[in-house]
Amino acid sequence: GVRKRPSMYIGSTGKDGLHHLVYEVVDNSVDEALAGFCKKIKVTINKNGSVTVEDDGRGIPVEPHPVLKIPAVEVALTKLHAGGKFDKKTYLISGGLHGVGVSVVNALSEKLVVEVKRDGKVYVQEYSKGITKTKLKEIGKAEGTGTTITFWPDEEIFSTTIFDYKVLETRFRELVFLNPGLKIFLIDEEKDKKEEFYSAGGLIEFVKWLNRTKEALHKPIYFKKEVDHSVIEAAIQYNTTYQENIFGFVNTINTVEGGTHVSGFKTALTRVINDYAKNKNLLKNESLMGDDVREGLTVVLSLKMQEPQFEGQTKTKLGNSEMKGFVDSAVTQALAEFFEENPAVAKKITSKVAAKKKVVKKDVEKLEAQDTKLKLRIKLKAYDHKIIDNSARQIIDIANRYGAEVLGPVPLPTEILKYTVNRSSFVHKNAREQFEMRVHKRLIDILNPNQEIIESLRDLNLPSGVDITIKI
Ligand code: 0RA
Repeated sequence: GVRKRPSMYIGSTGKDGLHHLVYEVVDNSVDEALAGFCKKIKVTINKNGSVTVEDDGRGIPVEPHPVLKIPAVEVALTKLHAGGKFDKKTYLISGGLHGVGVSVVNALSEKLVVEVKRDGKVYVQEYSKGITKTKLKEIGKAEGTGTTITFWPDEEIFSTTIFDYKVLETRFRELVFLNPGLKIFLIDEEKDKKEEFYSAGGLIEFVKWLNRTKEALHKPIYFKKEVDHSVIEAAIQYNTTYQENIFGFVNTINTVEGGTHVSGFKTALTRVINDYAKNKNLLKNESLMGDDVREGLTVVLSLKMQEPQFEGQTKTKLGNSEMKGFVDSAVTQALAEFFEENPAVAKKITSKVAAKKKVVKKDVEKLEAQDTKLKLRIKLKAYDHKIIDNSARQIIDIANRYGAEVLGPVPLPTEILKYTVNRSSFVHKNAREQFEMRVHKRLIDILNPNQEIIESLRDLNLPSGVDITIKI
């Protein structure tokens, strides 16, 4: 089944799907770590094209399965949705995008070798395309316990079988921030590179890391709330730019497309800031819109919940409707409390987001005075490779919708995207203005949540055009 429709299990058979194999194996070790039995995970990109994931957990059980009469480890590797720990309902925290387990990785690998250290012994077993090739063999004495899985992705299935250090690096950095205390080593034997990923501070360090090239307005605001069987955790830190950066995670999966948890967060933020500003007479009769209060905002929002429903094109949008209200009330409560207790920070944030309105107006006036070609040089730097393509296309879509001619060249997929919009190609002056405003203001929404526009709106003052750098 898995080999017939691989995309159903791992999303795609391209680069993303290939890397998904690694995440799937690593997730099992992360679960073992979260259960408190595993201290470190080592991932190696080997010279022979395989990847090895090694952990020092309890080791996958080897005793015969009561019904199937084959070793439990063999069941785990050859049966889809094998029970126990691999059953999503009884065990979930880290969970891959599709949460399908190692049997899928096995099925999509030309070769897979598992080594288990348990009860003082070392066991190995080999498979090919998900089929058992050798019996589980005891090959020696072991010190300690653990599981090591080495797999060679099947070239018949994947359009590329070359692992990208950067892609794995991004995911592992994210994983250690989301699971403080977890240690992941990444080694690339081919490129002779290695790195250790570890965070003691979790989300607070994550948000600081995201703001590392910016000037922060305050120390990160952090809170964690538990309701029913869900846990919501957030770290918030404004910087002096006008960019919005909301990273949502559900059971450690990056919800690139957002969803109910992110909506709930936004609603709460808008409400709390407006209420605070009005109470303290920082605002007269106007209110701040959602877009206003998110300028310069960096957030990591992590939700741990049972049975998440993922929707959207890349299945990275949370659909569970109850989460909107849940996150909204948790954030409203936590943030309102924080503002009351930290008036200096609250005032800094409120003043910053309220001041922004005037700046935008001035920039529009300056734009109107210009009458040359508006050159947009947009540099997309990958935080997450898979959304670059999509983002580039959406930017061009907007240009087209406003009647702007995109003069290109627009090489896709790319990290750098350059295009020129011919001002005279706009039918109405109004349309041109709207377009210019939108490209700058609404890029934020389009690329949300994984964007970081480095240059601010003030760059519109450049007489020859605009230069925007976006980091995704
Ligand atoms: C099922 C039960 C136990 C451990 C594991 C699975 C396990 C699976 C993986 C996959 C990668 N690393 C892993 N480490 C452990 C617990 C068995 C016991 O009670 O000792």
